[in-house]
Amino acid sequence: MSDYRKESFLALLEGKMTRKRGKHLEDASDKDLYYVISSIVKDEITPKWLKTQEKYQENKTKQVYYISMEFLIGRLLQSNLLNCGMLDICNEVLKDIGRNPEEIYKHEHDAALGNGGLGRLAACFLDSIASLKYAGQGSGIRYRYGLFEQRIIHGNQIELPDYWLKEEYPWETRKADEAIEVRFGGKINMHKKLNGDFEFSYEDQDKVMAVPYDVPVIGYQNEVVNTLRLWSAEVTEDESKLMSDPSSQYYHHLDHSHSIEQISGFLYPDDSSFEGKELRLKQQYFLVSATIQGILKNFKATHDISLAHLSEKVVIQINDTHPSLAVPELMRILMDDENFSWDEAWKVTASVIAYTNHTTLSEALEKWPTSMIQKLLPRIYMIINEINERFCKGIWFDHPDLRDKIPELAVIADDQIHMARLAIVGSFSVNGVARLHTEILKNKEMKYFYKLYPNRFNNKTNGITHRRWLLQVNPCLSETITEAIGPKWIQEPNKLIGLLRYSNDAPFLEKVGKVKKQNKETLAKLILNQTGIKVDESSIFDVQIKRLHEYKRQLLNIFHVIYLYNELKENPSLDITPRTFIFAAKAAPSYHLAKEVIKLIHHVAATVNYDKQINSKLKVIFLENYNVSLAEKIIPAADISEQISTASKEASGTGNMKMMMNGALTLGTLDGANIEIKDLVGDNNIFIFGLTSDQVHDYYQYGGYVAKDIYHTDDRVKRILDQLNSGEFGHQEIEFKDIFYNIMYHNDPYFVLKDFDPYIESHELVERSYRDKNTWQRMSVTNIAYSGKFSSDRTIKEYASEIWKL
Ligand code: F58
Repeated sequence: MSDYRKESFLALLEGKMTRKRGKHLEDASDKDLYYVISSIVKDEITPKWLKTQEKYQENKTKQVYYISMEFLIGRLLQSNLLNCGMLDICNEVLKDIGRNPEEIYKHEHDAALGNGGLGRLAACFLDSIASLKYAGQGSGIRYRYGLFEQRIIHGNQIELPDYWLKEEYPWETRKADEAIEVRFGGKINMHKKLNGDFEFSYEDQDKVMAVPYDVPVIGYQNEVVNTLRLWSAEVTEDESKLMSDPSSQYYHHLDHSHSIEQISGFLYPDDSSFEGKELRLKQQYFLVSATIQGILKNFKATHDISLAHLSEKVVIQINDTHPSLAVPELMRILMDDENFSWDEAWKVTASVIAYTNHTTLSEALEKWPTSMIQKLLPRIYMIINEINERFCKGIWFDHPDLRDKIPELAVIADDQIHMARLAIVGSFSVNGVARLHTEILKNKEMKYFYKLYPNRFNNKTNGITHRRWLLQVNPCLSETITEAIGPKWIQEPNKLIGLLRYSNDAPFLEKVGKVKKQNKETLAKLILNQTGIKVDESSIFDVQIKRLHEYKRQLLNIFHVIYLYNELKENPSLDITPRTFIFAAKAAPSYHLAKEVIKLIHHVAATVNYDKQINSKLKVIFLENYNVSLAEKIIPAADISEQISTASKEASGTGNMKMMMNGALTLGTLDGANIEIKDLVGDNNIFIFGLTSDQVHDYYQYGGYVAKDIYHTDDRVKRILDQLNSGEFGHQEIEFKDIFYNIMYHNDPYFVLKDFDPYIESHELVERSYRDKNTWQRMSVTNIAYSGKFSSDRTIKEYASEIWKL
């Protein structure tokens, strides 16, 4: 923790401003202040960073490496100040000199090196690992372009490139001397050694330099600074020499260097479907090879024991299957460079790697064509082949009951490499991210693997860092909580449970209600600024913010809005509690139906928001360019948290946890972590509706659901679906035929119509409950009280003790 006082912080600010930016404080722009404050933080933490790393070396501490293609870290200045213990001083000093801290923090580009839940989870985990003083590193890619920026024009999503490195990124340090060579392609030579074993050598490979950029990960006021290492792809020195040699083929090398740099060029923007592009495969191998080589180098430099003992000092958690080439890559290095036999190498590999699954959606499962891997990574292909052969033989001989399941289990089948199967076979732990999700893995999606390896499967319900998602984003609520139960909850979020004692305490409930009101006012201002629409601050803020996907069912939400609109048109004096429906969502650029839903939301908004007849009662807001920073503004102001995925489809969800922690009530299906929220808060403090996961599963398996029947029997539904094509929303020429067809002729694959009626009923209950302010606030406080379980500190402690053995 830093021991700055206001005077010394101000002096530092003044000194640095003149030295770094050549300005007096009075003349400094917000951006100058952003850079100078970042540099103060960096100075503050650099000695601690070095010390933390030295200590890990000296004490030969076991390290966890969290490899992920995505780290959705968002802005760092405010959370770094918070974790350093400097946030309050900094805010006070800025206010003293007449500056608005928010305006300054805004100058940091929101680092969007991730798509959604999976990437944000990785960022929350790093915060918890450091805050709990575990020795851990994140390893990812320094994409030059992050997730696209979203603009909406006439309801259509337009994607703009996110060149986030345009200006200096103050948190990163380039470590050119720790660059690592990664090789692709080439020819493999096999030689038989005297003892009969084979030896492999490589020829004509394409070489790429992986240059690390380190970003500090600051523990919460505990002196620990861990590292997020982001790899950037660059040409090797040889290549750049050739480029400056006038006799060489300049354009050939230029072209080649461009294709190398493309490896860390951009983040793939798909959040739930697999795109089998060669460049993506290159990215995955690039990340994995650089990371594993780095790990082994560090191990050798730190320990004087053989690599056979790797698992005593290293554990590698792979975030979904994207880094699952870690399995053959570790095998390759151990065998080809370190002379391990297959069995020795396998023993090490399968005791070091642990795999987290984040989805059961079949379209998201990674399957690479064998030909692609064979061409790009010939040696890796040979190893995967051998893993597969040995694995299938093992089943044949040791598990005759599963012989007929070999086609469903084999790592290579139908000329494809099944990455989830590779990850399961090559790891010692496979975990799902919420209880239901893990049960689905064990009993359905991966049931034969579960039969083979019952002890390998385990559940680790997701979590979120309460430091960012409560302490930082909702300072007034945090203060109110601390006034009631003291500050211990900050270190031990489970202590939030102490709030239960206040769930009937009128003055406390009133305070919490007041904070929510303020947060809603702040959000209302942002909405007015961004959209020009004035919303009623006393209306129910009903929030659905997440990537746009059919299974997340933003469509069901907007159907409910249309239903309410229709009711009000019919009876304008209908006594309903005013509602503000808030959406924010990016659709994958090639996901047509998702983009149609965005368009529908916009056109419904355009109709509803300007209809004088019902105007005061309904508002529909779509905030563009959803990202971490926008989430930070919306979440503290939410009354209702919409978590309405088709049961079984949302592995966990983490937005549900963030909103619960900020006092919103969940309106949701029995899916993902909603179930665990419900189990904690009880049926009276949550609004649950809709099909269960088993029912959904049974419909898929045995049929029995006919969407058209609902269309023909439920007038409300018929009216809405017909309105999609009547030009009522949007101009005459705008129709939503594809949405209509998908429901009517593809039989509503996500059960929107089936869950419509119970969803409406649930909303009616929400409305009745909201009318009783006291009850609502009690429910809200009960949710906050139980939310401690969803701190990622709890999740990380479970990973650390049950998987990582740190
Ligand atoms: C999400 N997955 C799950 N994938 O959908 C969500 O339920 C869960 O809470 C979260 O992981 C954390 O466990 C997810 O975000 C991706 O974005 C992938 C990116 C790369 C391509 C495939 C999807």
